[in-house]
Amino acid sequence: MFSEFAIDGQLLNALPLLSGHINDTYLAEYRTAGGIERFVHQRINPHVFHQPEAVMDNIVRVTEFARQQLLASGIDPTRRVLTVIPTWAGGSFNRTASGEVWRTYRYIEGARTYEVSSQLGHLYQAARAFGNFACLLDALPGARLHETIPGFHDTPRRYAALLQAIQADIAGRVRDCSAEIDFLLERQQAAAQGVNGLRSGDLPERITHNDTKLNNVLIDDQTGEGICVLDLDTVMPGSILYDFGDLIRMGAAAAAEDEADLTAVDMDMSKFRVLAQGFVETTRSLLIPFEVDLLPFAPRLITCEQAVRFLTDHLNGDVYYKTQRPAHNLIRARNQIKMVEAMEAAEEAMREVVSGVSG
Ligand code: GN1
Ligand code: MG
Repeated sequence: MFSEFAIDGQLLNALPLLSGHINDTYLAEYRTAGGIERFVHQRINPHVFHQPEAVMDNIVRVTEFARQQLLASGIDPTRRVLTVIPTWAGGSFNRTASGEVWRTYRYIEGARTYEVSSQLGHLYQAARAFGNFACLLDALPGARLHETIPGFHDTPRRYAALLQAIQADIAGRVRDCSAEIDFLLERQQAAAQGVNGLRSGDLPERITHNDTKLNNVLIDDQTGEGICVLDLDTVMPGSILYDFGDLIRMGAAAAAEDEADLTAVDMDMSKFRVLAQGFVETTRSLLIPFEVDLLPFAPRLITCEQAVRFLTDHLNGDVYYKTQRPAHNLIRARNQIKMVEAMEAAEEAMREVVSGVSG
């Protein structure tokens, strides 16, 4: 299968990389004329991405554009943007006889991602990388990007899916989740504000990354700089609030997304400060006042939506997210609910920070 990709070398080994809830990823070593080279082979999850060609079409456009922009500014793009390795036939992905869809990227050496980091410098760098990415894509020419997952941040639709899961109760889990369900339903109206803003035109539609987690930015081992934004599967039209909200959801959390000890789950305002600073500094010329106004609200919007998604998957019997332990999705949902509470309590403090850095 891997031999379909245009790599002039001999495959030595391929090890699974375990991060990510959706795709299957392998880091492969090849012996080439130039020495040992590494590549990332990834199987795109067909249950999540129904149109892999649309995903790859977006990714090729975005990475090619980024590469040109970097070159035009005299910057070497090799380690700053993902390189899609084509198939020998010239395609951006390979569909196997059994219908699996694989793609390949060049592995970027000398940099790594962090799942959770207490180093404020990493967070600041990640925020800048996502902010710069949004600015870069603001100039992307051509047709609107594909919606790789239709309604991805359509929060009312996420709520509708939750209500459907409650109704069906296919795994018999609803009776143990009434507190979580009540909590989320109370916030149904507030959480519709992003979609409503886009529909009314009050919020501009932009190209957004839609998975702005710390672990989707490569941090250079030597310089500590956030050099490359990863995981471009959900790059598509959306609101910048989604990207800022998701950045804070995990980046400003005191604990991991699936920490079961809820006493450890909280907002860390020192993390929030550097994230807001990095993001606002890099997007200042892009954002309109209404977007800046909603930045302190965005984290709870997106975290509430994430809780809805985890709880829905728990009620549906764990069919979407990969799980590693029993009730993993419920643990994640509870964790996110605790984060929503923390964000509600911290909203004024967040507003002060945002007005400080955007002033
Ligand atoms: C999924 O696979 P990963 O970890 O990059 C999900 C995101 C969620 C995230 C929660 C396509 O991303 O939307 O926010 O899990 N991606 C998709 O950690 O659903
Ligand atoms: Mg992702």
